Amino acid sequence: MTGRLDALIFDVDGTLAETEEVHRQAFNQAFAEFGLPWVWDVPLYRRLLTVAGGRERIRAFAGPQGLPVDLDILHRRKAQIYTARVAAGEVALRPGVAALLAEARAGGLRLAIATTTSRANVVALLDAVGGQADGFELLVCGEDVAAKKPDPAVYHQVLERMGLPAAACLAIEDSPNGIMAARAAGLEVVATPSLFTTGNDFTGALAVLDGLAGVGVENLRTLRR
Ligand code: XBP
Ligand code: MG
Repeated sequence: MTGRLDALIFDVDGTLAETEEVHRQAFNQAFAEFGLPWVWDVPLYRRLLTVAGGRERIRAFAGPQGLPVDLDILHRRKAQIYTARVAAGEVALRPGVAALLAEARAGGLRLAIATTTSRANVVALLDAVGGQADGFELLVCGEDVAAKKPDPAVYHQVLERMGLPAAACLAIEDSPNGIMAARAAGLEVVATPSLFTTGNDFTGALAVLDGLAGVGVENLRTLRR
C-alpha cells in the first residue's frame, strides 16, 4: 500500500452526521400521514438499516403484500419532512468532522461524498452546517446509481469522475454496507460506527475508530501506510 493519499471520500448518514434518528422519525411521520399503521422503533430501525435506501427499506418492510400507497409519493413526503428538520438545524456534524474537513482543504486533499441517501438530503445537511462542510467537489448520491451499497457503484462513480485510482483515496464509513461497498471498489476504508451501527461487524475496515474527534489527516495517512 503506497502512502499516497489524494482524496477522502465520506459517507453521509451516520458518518458526517448522526442523521438516522431524524430519518427514522421522518419515516414514522410520513407513515402516520398516509394512515399506515407502521411505527419503526429504534431496535426495528437498526435492523431495517441493513437495507440501504429509504425506498428499498420501505419496500422490504412492506413485504410481499406490497404497499397500499404509492411508494414514490410516500418516500418523497418522508424526504420533505426530513429535509425540513435538517434545515431547522436539528442535525450537526459529528465531532471532529468539521476540523478534519478544514485540515483536508487546507492541505490540498480532495473531498467527495459517496452516499445511499437522496441528493436533496445531502444538500440540506451541507446547507445547514454551512462552511463547516465546504470543499466537497463531488456528491454521488442514491439517485446517481442503479445499485446502492453494498454495491460498489457509488464508489466506482466517485473514482471515475475524480479521475483517481482507489489506491490514492480513503473512504470513511459508519456501516457494514458502506464498508463492503468501498472495499468492493478497491478502497481502503476507516469505520466510524454511529449510534445505529455500533456493534455491527466492520470486517474489511482498515481501522475502527470511535469517531473523528482528534483525528487529523496525518493520522489517516499513518493508518494507510
Ligand atoms: C444511509 C441510507 C439512507 C438513509 C435514508 O445512507 O441507507 O437510505 O438511511 O435516506 P448512507 P433515504 O449511510 O450511505 O449515507 O430515505 O434518502 O434513502
Ligand atoms: Mg452511513
